[in-house]
Amino acid sequence: MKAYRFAVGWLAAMLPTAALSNSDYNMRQGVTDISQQVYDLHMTIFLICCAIGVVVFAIMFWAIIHHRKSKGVTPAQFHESTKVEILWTAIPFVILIAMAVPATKTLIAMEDTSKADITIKVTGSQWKWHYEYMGEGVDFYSVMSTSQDQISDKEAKGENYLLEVDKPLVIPTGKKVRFLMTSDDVIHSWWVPDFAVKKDANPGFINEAWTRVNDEGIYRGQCAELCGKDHGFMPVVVEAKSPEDFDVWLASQKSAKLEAEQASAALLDQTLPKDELMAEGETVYMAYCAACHQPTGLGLPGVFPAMKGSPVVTGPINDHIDIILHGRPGTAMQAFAKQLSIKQIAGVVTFKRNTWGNDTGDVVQPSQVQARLDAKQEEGK
Ligand code: HEC
Ligand SMILES: [Cu+2]
Repeated sequence: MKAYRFAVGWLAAMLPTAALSNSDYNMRQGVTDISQQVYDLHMTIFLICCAIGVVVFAIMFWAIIHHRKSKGVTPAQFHESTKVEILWTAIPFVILIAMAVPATKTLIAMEDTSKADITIKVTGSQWKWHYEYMGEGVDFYSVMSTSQDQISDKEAKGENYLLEVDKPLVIPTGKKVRFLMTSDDVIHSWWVPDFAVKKDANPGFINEAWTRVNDEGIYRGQCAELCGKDHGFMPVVVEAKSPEDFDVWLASQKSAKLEAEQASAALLDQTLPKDELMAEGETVYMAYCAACHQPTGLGLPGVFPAMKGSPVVTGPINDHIDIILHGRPGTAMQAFAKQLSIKQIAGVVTFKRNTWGNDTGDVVQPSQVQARLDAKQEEGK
């Protein structure tokens, strides 16, 4: 009876999987009905596989032990048995159909983006996410906020190391949120495990996904498609708020945008002090430029040019402003005109012209940046 004991032991070893349902070893159940469905589907298929495993191995070991040569057993001869062949075709066929039915149901539910309450365009961009609330006039970039010091071990790593951003995506609970995914450069993938949403963001294409989050909270994910050097540094953070809080938040975003526009307009007649621009510029540089041009300003030879001693950085101011505003098409140097305010660009230009031994002494004002934007617009006319 050894074979039976072995089979029972094996089954017992498998049983704790039920207890593992909410552990680090299993898939997470998430916070949406779909993520729960995906989890249930995963457990169903897993248990079917286990049951098949138990049955097949039990028969196999029983046969090996009971029909072993030392017992003097003569092997059965049933070549080309139609009965057996029909059975071993029909049984797996039935099992596969039984698996395909719930899998297809879940997949169709995941793909159904119709009747959404709100639509958000998600754009991957080396190496940050851009969120646009369609029809609301609200959009912003979401950039990783983990400090360089934590990354290089000069500082203890925080609780949400590499999974924190300056501005999370905010969505309302209980509402169907549709996502339109695309990319500015290479293929990224927007992934929040708690929502069971993982969708490629492809340049030139729009993919769709959706979620309806039941509970308020902060949910974290990452880019899930190898997208270059800082692929591991473009986390996704989503904050689900009650619909009332969400409306308050959305209204505050709209008024903040208006204020920023007014503040930018007001800046045009002002002359900002150099130290204010330097401080602003350093913050901008570390958040938006250091990933490529490096905190040291030395770049990565052959890939990202150094800012220290660069002929552009120490050359004519207008050319320097232009490359930041409009990027250099066809290279990883992207256009920052839409991402950064004129004050931020004035700051980063001033900062780079007076750091790492660059000592041009130039102070660039927001009005100069605006003048370059206007010049570009004139050109386009
Ligand atoms: C994704 C990587 C990346 C980021 C982020 C980035 N750059 Fe660049 N940058 C490049 C590349 C690549 C080039 C070289 C382009 C070329 O081949 O002409 C470049 C070129 C430049 C140049 C011209 C330097 C020279 O000597 O030709 C300046 C100035 C510059 N970047 C400033 C910035 C500033 C300011 C920021 C942040 C606001 C920034 N870059 C962010 C990749 C990047
Ligand atoms: Cu990415």
